[in-house]
Amino acid sequence: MIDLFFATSPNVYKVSIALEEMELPHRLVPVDLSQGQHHDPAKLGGGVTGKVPVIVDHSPADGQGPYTVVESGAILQYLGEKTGRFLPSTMRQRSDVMQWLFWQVGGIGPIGGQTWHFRMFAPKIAPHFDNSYAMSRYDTMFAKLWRTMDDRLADRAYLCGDYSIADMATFPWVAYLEPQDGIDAYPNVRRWRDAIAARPAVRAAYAKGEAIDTGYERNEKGVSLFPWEGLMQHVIAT
Ligand SMILES: N[C@@H](CCC(=O)N[C@@H](CS)C(=O)NCC(=O)O)C(=O)O
Repeated sequence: MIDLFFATSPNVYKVSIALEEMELPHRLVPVDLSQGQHHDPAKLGGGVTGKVPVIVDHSPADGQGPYTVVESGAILQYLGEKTGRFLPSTMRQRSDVMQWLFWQVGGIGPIGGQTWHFRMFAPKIAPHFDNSYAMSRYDTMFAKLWRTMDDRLADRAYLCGDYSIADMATFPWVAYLEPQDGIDAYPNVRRWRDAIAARPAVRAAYAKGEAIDTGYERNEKGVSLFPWEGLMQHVIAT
């Protein structure tokens, strides 16, 4: 059994997708980020980075008792090695997957997060600041990452040929946020996104996640602050 310390966010959905795809028995343990629960390692399975996702594997391969893993990229690699699935064993193919996994965790994830922040939150949180430079910088960087991805997908179905943990890492970010010029400017990404959204394991991951209210995405009046659930549903429903 694996516990996934869970909030409805793109970084966490990467892992719930992997757990579903790899058919690993797991439980989602809600973490209410709005209450700061992620700052308490006791509420995070012993995770000390103050971030979700975190997993605790109660049956690790070494048989030496529960094992805690933090950082979404490291978790995906751990699960790929545990199961031998979605992470190739040959040198070049494996390195390809790791390159694109790192591209996600160091690129489209954090840049997507900042793009979202400056587009959606900064104007509300700090309306007295001129955020136009930051907004323009992150929009440009985000679109460049999408262009890289569209080029990469021009002659392959998935980022590294076969569907892999690199695709699982990238999908949640592409599903909830598009560049300013819209997804039609990136037809290969659209095809890739639609193919992944149709996978039963991906649908199961979102259905289970959205049945859990972690409080993260709602303000004190119960109003949704983070519309990624709705956007994901849109992607998955189409
Ligand atoms: N590099 C980390 C980033 C994880 C991350 O930023 N998680 C967010 C939710 S998507 C979080 O826990 N935010 C809470 C905070 O930073 O206070 C990973 O890939 O796992």
